[in-house]
Amino acid sequence: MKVLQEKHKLATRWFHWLNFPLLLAMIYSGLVIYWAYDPYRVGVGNVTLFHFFPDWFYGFFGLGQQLAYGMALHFTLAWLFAINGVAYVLYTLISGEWRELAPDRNSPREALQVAMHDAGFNVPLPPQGRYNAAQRITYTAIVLMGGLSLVTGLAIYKPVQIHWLTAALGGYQWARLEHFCLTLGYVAFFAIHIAQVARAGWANFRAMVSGWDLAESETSLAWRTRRSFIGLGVGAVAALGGWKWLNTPGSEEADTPPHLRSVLGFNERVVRSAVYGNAHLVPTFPASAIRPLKKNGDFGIMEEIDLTAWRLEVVPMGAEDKAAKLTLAEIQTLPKVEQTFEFKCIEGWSVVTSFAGARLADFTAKYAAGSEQAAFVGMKTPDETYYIGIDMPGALHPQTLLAYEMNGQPLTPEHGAPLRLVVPVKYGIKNIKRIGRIEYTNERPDDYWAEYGYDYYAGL
Ligand SMILES: Nc1nc2c(c(=O)[nH]1)N[C@H]1C(S)=C(S)[C@@H](COP(=O)(O)O)O[C@H]1N2
Ligand SMILES: [Mo]
Repeated sequence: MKVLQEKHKLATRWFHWLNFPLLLAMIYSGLVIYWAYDPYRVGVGNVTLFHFFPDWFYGFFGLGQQLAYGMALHFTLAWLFAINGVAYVLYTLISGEWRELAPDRNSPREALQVAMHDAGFNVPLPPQGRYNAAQRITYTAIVLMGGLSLVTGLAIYKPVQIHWLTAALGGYQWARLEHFCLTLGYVAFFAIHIAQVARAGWANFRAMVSGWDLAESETSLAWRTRRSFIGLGVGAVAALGGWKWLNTPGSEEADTPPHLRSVLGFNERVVRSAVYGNAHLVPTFPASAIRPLKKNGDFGIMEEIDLTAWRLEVVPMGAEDKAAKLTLAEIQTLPKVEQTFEFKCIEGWSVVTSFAGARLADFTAKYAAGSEQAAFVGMKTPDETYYIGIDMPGALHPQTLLAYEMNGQPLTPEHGAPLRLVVPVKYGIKNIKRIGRIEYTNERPDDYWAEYGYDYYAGL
């Protein structure tokens, strides 16, 4: 006689219908980041075999480069992914369902037997509970991998504020590689898993949705099945609605959808209240670690300027009329600080470079005393085509410099001569080259890349 039996407990169904789609959404948003720019390439030394992705790829799929959107999406979904993951693990622990999911002492041997049996060898199947050893191992491995993805992701997202974590993972570049390899692992798992589900057939799929299998009476199973599928459908519609809501466009075309933008703002508040401190220093490197820094971005520096005629306009807080015009020599009277650190561009590359100049904190104390009270510093190129805004804590960070030297040489025009900002607690976008004007203000200054949807804060 057939008996209606519970095939999958709640934890397993949760695993499939919530963790799994969220993981896919994370991979998708990661991919949106990856189809950003040139730096993602496969090559040996300086020889590039191909880029992620080649130009024809964008043309073929009609895709624009969507780095800003991809990042906003990734750092929004990461909350859902993390909260859901923690809830899932807590649930399996408290409900005791982990006992059926976690591998035990015999699992490795049993998994091998299952694999050999499936491959057609004449090996008897080991006795099994609800889940066989291979399932136990993969389910647990995926959960551990999810945790590792969060950890490596955080280490990449905030390598300065959580520098000990980044260091523990082997540094910024290693953390990036680890994060990427985990993703490859999911993709492989996903491919195998889908194939297995397809092979196992309808009854198995039905059990994965409803949790029940083998009917004593077909009607009771049919009822459970209908109810579960309706639940799944409602969930899918809700998820789709949530997705649409998150992506509601704003009025400005180039901007990131406002709801994603607010999450970036929320993330900034979390970081600034929970971990930000000007005592957190960016790791520094010996001179031997320096690698060539290529020129990246030339907005506001395309025209040649007469360096002898150049002056830095300084507007202290609330003193529009008291703007001073400084020569480079005057800035160079401030103590000179040199530091070698890993310069990080938001596109994903980083280079160890050395810069020397005056601390912006020292500069502010001398040439704009009192302006430390302002909320922001805004800077512009002389022609005002590139401009940035940074929060005061970032500006007063002891490693934030007005730099006039790079790698022991006077700054070259392409790297921002005569004076550029070096702010290691921010992505490269904030490190404005060829500063023409500095203004201390309580109103958030305009920011070139924020207008193209990038995170205004851009803190590391
Ligand atoms: N004036 C100006 N400053 C700028 C940019 C720019 O286009 N114009 N690009 C920014 C970006 S995105 C980066 S990564 C760094 C690159 O600095 P580099 O060109 O010295 O490597 O400069 C930043 N400062
Ligand atoms: Mo950049």
